Amino acid sequence: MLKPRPTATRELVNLDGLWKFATAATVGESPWAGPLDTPLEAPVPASYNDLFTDSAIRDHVGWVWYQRTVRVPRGWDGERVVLRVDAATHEGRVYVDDVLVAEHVGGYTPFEADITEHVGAGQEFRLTVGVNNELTTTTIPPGRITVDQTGRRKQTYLHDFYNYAGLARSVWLYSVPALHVEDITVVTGLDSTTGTVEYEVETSEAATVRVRVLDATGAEVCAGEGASGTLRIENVTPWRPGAAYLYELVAEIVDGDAIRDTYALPFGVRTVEVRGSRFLINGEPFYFTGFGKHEDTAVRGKGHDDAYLVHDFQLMEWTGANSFRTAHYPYAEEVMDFADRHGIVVIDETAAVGLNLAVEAGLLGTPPRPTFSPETFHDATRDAHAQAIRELIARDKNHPSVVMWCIANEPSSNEEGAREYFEPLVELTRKLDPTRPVTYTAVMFATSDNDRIADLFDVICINRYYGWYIATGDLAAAEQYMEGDLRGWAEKFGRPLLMSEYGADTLPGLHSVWDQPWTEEYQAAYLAASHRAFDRIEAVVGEQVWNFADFQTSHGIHRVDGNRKGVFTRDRKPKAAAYELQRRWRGLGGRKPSSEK
Ligand code: GCB
Repeated sequence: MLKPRPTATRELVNLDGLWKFATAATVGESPWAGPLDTPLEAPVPASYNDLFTDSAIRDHVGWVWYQRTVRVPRGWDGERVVLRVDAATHEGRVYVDDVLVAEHVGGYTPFEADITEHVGAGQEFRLTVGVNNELTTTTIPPGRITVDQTGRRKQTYLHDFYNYAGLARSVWLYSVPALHVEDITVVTGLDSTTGTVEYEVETSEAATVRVRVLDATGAEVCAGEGASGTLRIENVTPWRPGAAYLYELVAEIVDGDAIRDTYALPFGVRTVEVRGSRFLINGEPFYFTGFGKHEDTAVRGKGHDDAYLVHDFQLMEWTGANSFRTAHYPYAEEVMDFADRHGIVVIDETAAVGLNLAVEAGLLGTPPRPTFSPETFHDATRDAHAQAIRELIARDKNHPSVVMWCIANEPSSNEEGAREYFEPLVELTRKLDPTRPVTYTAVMFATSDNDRIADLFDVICINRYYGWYIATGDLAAAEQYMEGDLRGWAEKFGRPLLMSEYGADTLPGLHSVWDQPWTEEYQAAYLAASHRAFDRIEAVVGEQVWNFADFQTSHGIHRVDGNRKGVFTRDRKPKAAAYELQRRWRGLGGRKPSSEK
């Protein structure tokens, strides 16, 4: 799925700004059928939850409505007019005046509607977008809705971040010619100093296609004819972690001398491969340093913000991070583009977080229910999960920064039914993209002995909290447990292990000379102990600390104003651990640290 970009044949109008806003509780049955009767306005992009002082809005379960008027540029006569919503969390419905033009389920991937038949160039229309935040056993991520004694509907969920909702990313109107480029797929290879570019251009109907590759200065380096083929770039500059280089593939539909449509896709030439227990980028072993992140800031919730984007990348670079995981959902496309341009490596994750009823039972002290069963997560859950994988890959397949797909976070991979659930999903992922390794993250309860799915994957990502949830305050024991645990996986599976989560909640300003959980010194010492264990295991190919910054979670006695495992505070101030990471990571250049024993 192509990101809308302005070209010689396409125009793009951004619809961000203040929209009218109301929850379903305060408006009539068909709020799209006329002007939305509300005193409230909400910014797009932003989650709506933290904007208003009224807790009924923050805790609302169900539909909310956004509305604005839009004028179609008068020069768009004869063009197709497309409306694109970058994300409606978790379900969206789009109305142009009285007409429903699009419906979409899945809160972190874009959807579009061709609205040409409903609008006219130069004319104004009423655009209403409904957004539903409900999570059920057939949504990704899953959740449950209950009704309490007072008759109020309540949303519960199995993931450790706040269920922010709304239009957290941009909304666009764009024009394309009737005959246009629908999609492009680029797969690159490296053959000594030559780059190979396999491309495939999909068009709206049969057409003559021409492609050109431009380097970063705009000079043409190779060209081809036809909707698919392989191009060669001599003396190629590869895309490298920390040294990004982007080319542009310009795809044109030609008709005699006329160019009917043109689209320019940025791409990088790089390879990714798992060999034995190594992870190779461009044929060289790569060691991941970085974080599991979240899209989370005060007031905006999950609203995309370019200032935080730039600042977060600055802070990652400052600590020596070369990578991050899009925990626990696909991030805004602006983030992926930025990672491409700045050479940061990304593990790209679906929103399949919380497929694990053992964790819930552990937290609530209730008897465990089976995770995979007709009453809990089943075929319909997996269908939604498959769709989430399809949409992630369709959106992100051309990003050089994306080196691996992570199809689930901490599923109950040690339970009966896990293999039957995951095998077809791994197969689907490989079919959609045979070029990138596939992974999942293994929860604490899944050990190298009882995990039922690890062998299906190329890389095993491991989430562990020794020294926090287990061996709390005892870092000597934590280090030993960590080492033993990792050794078990390394010996049994012989493939790369990536530490995708390890971390300790920390209150900035709390200090101690002893190993005292919650202090800044403890977080730093916890990381150092974990690192000593990683360095003793050859198969560990990287470490991503949980989390980059403190973030908001649902209410609960396990969290104090959210999850405080950030190496930075929610407003991005460094805790002492940031300096510990800097000391270790800076200057590594993607190589495994030598053992500190
Ligand atoms: C995990 C989850 C993550 C949580 C984290 C924690 O294992 O993957 O979403 O936030 O632990 O801090 O407990």
